[in-house]
Amino acid sequence: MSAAQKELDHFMKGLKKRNPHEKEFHQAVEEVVTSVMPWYLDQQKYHKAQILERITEPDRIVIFRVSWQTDTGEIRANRAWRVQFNHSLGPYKGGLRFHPSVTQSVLKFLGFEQIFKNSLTGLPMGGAKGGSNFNPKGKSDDEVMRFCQSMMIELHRHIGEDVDVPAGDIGVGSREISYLFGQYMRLENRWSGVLTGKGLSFGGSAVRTEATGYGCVYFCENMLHQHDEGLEGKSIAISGSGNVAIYAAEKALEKSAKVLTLSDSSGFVYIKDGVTSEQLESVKEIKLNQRGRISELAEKFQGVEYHEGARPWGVKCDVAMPCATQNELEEKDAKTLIQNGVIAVCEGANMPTTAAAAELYRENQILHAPGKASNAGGVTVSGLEQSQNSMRISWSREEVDERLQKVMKEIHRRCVEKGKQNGRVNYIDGANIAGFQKVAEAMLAYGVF
Ligand code: NDP
Ligand code: 2IT
Repeated sequence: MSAAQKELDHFMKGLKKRNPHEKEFHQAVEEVVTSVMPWYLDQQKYHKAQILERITEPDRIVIFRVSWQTDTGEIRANRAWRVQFNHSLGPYKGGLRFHPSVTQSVLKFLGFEQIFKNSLTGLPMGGAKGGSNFNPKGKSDDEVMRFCQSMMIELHRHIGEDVDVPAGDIGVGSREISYLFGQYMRLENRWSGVLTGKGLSFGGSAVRTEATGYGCVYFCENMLHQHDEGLEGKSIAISGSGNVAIYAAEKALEKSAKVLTLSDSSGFVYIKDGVTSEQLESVKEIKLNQRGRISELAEKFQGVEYHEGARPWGVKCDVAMPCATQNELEEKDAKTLIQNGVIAVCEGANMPTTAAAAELYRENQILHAPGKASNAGGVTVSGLEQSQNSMRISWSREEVDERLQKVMKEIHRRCVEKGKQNGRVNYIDGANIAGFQKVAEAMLAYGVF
């Protein structure tokens, strides 16, 4: 057994003991520590400063109750969290997720990933994540408003434009951000850029809505170019039909790729000839405005097949873009994708690939972009929204999009620089090492804290 493997096993044993039953958190840490361990062991000063032990311990976690009333007057109590993981590089930054599957483990994995993602963007942002086990599905706008207002009554004490700046994630879009932001203003009696993803009429940035999906396609294009390939004519299987999936599909279409699938938690749609712009506009209406089901697309358009209860990974494609949720692409799915000739997997979601599936990609030399690199476009434009708010100006769509493209290109360059191995690029190692080194350096400079 190599020294790095021995040290990794020892470290993970301790981490699991300190954080029992948090399997998503263990998974996210193990991936990062596996990449950085050989470098870490070479750099005694980091080892001596116990950077790994410190960086895997959140600065703090705020846990609180959110009580609210349904439209019929019944009282409900949910649990909410804000995991402020590490602010070495800037104010805490990261989304809020509303989904019944939210647990402390899920938010710790997301907050941990966010540290390195934000580091990769080159913008001054620390890592955080928050959210609640509240399920917005089937709730009225008024119910969601009351929930958001109640949540902010506690959350407002812990955030601030120079302290911690939340944004959206699963189940938190412009409606929720607006309710949260309005309540923050009421409580603090001042306007500040304390949340990102705001409406364009009250301090939001152009392109923030589209940024994660667009950024993912920009990253994918960079990755394909690096390996003498392009996006034009490529077939893409996308999962999800929310914010990230829809705008990834939109940009892919613009780049003349063929988007074969979209999905939600009930099933997937298969469009043999590739989704059209008209169909995509319909998906926006169904999923974003009416909060309906992706199956409705098949009812509206001929040539769209709906597959209930299945994921899209059985469809033959050149590129897979998982854009729904964690661990949605398992070992058996990876096997099928590889058998069907997939050349690249570019993650729009956070940790959508299980460790076993990722191992298969590595063995089969499939290009595999980890979410912390390829989905960093969202937080990048959030960072640009913060800059615009601080300067009290708004940049044009073109200006923001150009900056986004530059940042995605730079993230890709960093992955290549740190991840080049025998003529190929290991994007997982590249992203982890590049993201980690900057934070480790800052922590070392601050001394013992
Ligand atoms: P949305 O809530 O807009 O959409 C989520 C989509 O994923 C929906 O289609 C939803 O289906 C599906 N989904 C959610 N949970 C599950 C599940 N447990 N099983 C199957 N399908 C599921 O979220 P986003 O598009 O914003 O986020 C998608 C992913 O991208 C997440 O991993 C998020 O962390 C990540 N991400 C988001 C960023 C952003 O800026 N929004 C930035 C970077 C990453 P249904 O409608 O049935 O619930
Ligand atoms: O996972 C993510 O990067 C996000 N949900 C976006 C975070 C942000 O602060 O814009």
